[in-house]
Amino acid sequence: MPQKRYIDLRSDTVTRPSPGMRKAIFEAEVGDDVLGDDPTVKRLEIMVATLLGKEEAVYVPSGTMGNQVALKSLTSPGEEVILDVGSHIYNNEAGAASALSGLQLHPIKGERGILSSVQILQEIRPLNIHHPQTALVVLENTHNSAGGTIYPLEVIQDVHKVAKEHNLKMHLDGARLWNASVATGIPLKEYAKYFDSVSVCLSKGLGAPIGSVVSGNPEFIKRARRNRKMFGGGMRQVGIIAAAGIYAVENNIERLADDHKNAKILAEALAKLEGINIDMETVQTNMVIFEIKDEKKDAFWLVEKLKENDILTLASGKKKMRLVTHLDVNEEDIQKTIEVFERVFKQ
Ligand code: TLP
Repeated sequence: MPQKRYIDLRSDTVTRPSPGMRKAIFEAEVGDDVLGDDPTVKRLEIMVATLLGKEEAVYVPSGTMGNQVALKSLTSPGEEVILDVGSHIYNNEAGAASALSGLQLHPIKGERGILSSVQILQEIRPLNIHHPQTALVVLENTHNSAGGTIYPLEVIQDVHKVAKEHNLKMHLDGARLWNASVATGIPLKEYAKYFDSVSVCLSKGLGAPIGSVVSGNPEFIKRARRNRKMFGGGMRQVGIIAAAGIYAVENNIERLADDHKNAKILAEALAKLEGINIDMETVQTNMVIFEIKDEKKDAFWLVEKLKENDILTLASGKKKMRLVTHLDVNEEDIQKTIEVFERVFKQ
């Protein structure tokens, strides 16, 4: 039986492999990647490392593992990591940084998710035996919980300057770095060059079913491979899914511009509704975050109403929602979503 079709705006992680991607999966050459002889994985790693301007890369099952492998490979237990209070690593990785790497996270509130060098400078611990040692700065680009906001390159450059002056490493959670690059026209490697490690996801807007890639220099990647194994992420004939990643990189980067356009259309229409409050400044890529102003309505009510109309969404708080556009949502779906919102908010 064919699956029922919903307009699924819960996340860009919901994308399903296209026929072309499935063909690539079917035809993939494979080997044992833990033994280092899966040719498709190697191709994907080289491809992503090259795009990011890094020497090497390692394929991991998820964005969470990508971040956690990077954190462990760049730090020692007891050290401190500066990051935004709304970051994925701080809120959505099940406490892994402290559980798996013995790290203390030091969150700071950025402006729409963006941390400035001045803020970071203020939070770097002075050398003193009482303090945990600040070791790493993590940035997230685009910033998920802020609504897909983009780090201005000048801010990254300033943060990098401060980090290097204080001997700190830099990691980029670039789950959606592709979106930032397509939206600004700034090449991926221009963003990546300020970081010791960069993690990018293939399974979000690029539409692969699984997989992320962590990149950096050879010494970092050697540690990352060992830590990936320790975290249980060493995979065998994984060329079968790496092929989907290659297909995603070759075919689905440029088209992210369509998702950005759809998010803008949706946001502009929702902003006109009485009961909704949107900070349009946050609508920079493929997300629309908004609050429900209407006292009698809340996000859980809205999720149900939308579902009755075959639109899937998630509440990110009692009054807060995030809608995400992606390759399985077209402009017609966006128009239908707008109509449903208009109807539901008139009730
Ligand atoms: N984000 C998911 C949820 O976990 C919230 C989503 O639906 O957006 N970094 C960033 C910035 C992310 O947004 C995510 C996933 C990850 C890392 C983790 O990726 P996975 O889910 O592959 O572990």
